[in-house]
Amino acid sequence: MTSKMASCIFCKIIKGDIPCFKLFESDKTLAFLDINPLSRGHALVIPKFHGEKLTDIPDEDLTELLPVAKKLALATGAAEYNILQNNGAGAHQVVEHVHFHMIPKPNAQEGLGISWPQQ
Ligand code: DGP
Repeated sequence: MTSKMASCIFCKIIKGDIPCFKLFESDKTLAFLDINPLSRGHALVIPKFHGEKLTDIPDEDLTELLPVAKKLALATGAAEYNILQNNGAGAHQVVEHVHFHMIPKPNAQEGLGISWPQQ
């Protein structure tokens, strides 16, 4: 483990050292609710492989990220949503572990059996 991984907040979430509201997990991918949501259901989808930017992640560790973001967008029932991914501080990346945001537009997030916590 590198020192960057040891101090990475999302690696700690993957290990279970920091709690999260988990939405999806596989051997390569984790999705959970954002701690500082822009709307109800704002989720983060991350590769378990630690890398700061999209270009640091092997292709095989990227394959599930958009399908999972799509699954979560469908699960919210939101007709409108943003999926975005920041790379580098100048591009508004704060957490230095690749993550896709899935941000539903408000008012349509009760779909498909996910019981979203109040945020
Ligand atoms: P970005 O600016 O793209 O790096 O967004 C980082 C997001 O990560 C931000 O919306 C808040 C979220 N976040 C930071 N720390 C935690 C945490 O400990 N738990 C959860 N669930 N989300 C976090």
